[in-house]
Amino acid sequence: MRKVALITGITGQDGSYLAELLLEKGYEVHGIIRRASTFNTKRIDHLYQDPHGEDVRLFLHYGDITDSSNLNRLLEKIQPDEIYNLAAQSHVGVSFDSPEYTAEATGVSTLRILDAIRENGLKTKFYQASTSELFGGLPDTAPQSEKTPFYPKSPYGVAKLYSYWITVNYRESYDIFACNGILFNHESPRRGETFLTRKVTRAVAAIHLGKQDKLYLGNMDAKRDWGHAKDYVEGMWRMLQQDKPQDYVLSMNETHTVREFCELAFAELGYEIVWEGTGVDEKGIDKNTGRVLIEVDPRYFRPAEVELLWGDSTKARTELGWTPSYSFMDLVKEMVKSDLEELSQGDGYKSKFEN
Ligand code: NDP
Ligand code: GDR
Repeated sequence: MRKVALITGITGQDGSYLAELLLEKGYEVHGIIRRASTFNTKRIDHLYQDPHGEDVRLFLHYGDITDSSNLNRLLEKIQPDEIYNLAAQSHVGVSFDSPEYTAEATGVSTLRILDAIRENGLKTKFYQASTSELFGGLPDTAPQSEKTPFYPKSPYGVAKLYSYWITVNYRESYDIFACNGILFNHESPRRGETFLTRKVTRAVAAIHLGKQDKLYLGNMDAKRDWGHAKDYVEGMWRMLQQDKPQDYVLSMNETHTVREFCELAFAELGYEIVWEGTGVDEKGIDKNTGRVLIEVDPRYFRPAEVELLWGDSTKARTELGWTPSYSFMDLVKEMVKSDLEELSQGDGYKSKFEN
């Protein structure tokens, strides 16, 4: 019997890689997409199958994770073997601007799905996209593992904390096979353009092609444990193939500053960045020409910040046999190369309203 999976957030970075992986494994894949005034399926367009054709295995349904009746109907109809709950308002900075919506979409919606599983009496396995943003507020806790205490520092982190615990609670209360994947930052050429890594690699390409003057960033000192999204979706799938539901950290077990990411990305196209000044006056300068390529703009500072994320994924590596195939440097190289190709072809879409 073919397995059936439902992915919320299928149009996002992780959803697109996960859909690819599950289709390769022979699954029937269902995804929830939001109605938008412009197309939002760019990341999964290459997976499109004509619904009138034969052996169709990818199905998209309109819906929204803030709409319980919609979720209930979809679960009743699809009766999935596995649900991957990836949909969320996923931008930490934006969560300070829209805290209440973030609480709904990133927090309470997890309850909506778990309760739809319970109400429909399904034997569905459930994956919750938990995050390293649950950590970070307590000093001297790195590297962070499943045993590290939580201390979120943003409305996004607090909403994800609710999702984490409601997942544990439904597992314990109703015997639902529910897992939290506590994933550290993972990136790719499909990363949203307003997250740090993608913002940097797009700017490197655009500056190189003469399409952008300089790059404005916020906190240069933040440290993150960055891996490749393709590796991380493999880990999500492995969690749901275990005999017992458990929570796992996925991370590269190394950490790098924002400054270091910038240096490596610019170096890919031959720029050697030297730094001058500190705090809001910090500048990244091309050593050979003296041109200022990076400036700090305080509008990108967050009201509260997670300064250090550095994971310890020993449990996943040991129990799931999960090993990342991309190194941090592979990731930087792939992202710069991809953005250079994309921006070299015509204009490449670039919004003026970056954050
Ligand atoms: P993205 O922002 O790329 O994708 C988010 C997805 O959620 C999109 O498909 C988006 O749809 C959808 N979505 C947002 N709000 C709603 C809603 N109200 N109803 C239905 N769908 C909605 O995130 P990622 O792929 O990077 O991350 C996937 C999940 O993993 C998220 O929950 C994120 O918080 C979490 N996470 C991510 C990490 C990372 O480093 N990438 C690390 C740890 C956790 P649309 O395309 O229409 O906007
Ligand atoms: P993060 O990712 O907040 O870790 O959340 P992001 O790439 O947004 O920020 C990483 C770090 O870079 C600093 N920074 C900037 N960030 C952005 N976006 N734009 C800037 O201009 C900029 N300048 C400096 C940030 O302050 C931060 O310290 C991501 C999301 O995918 C979450 O959904 C996920 O849960 C976590 O990773 C793990």
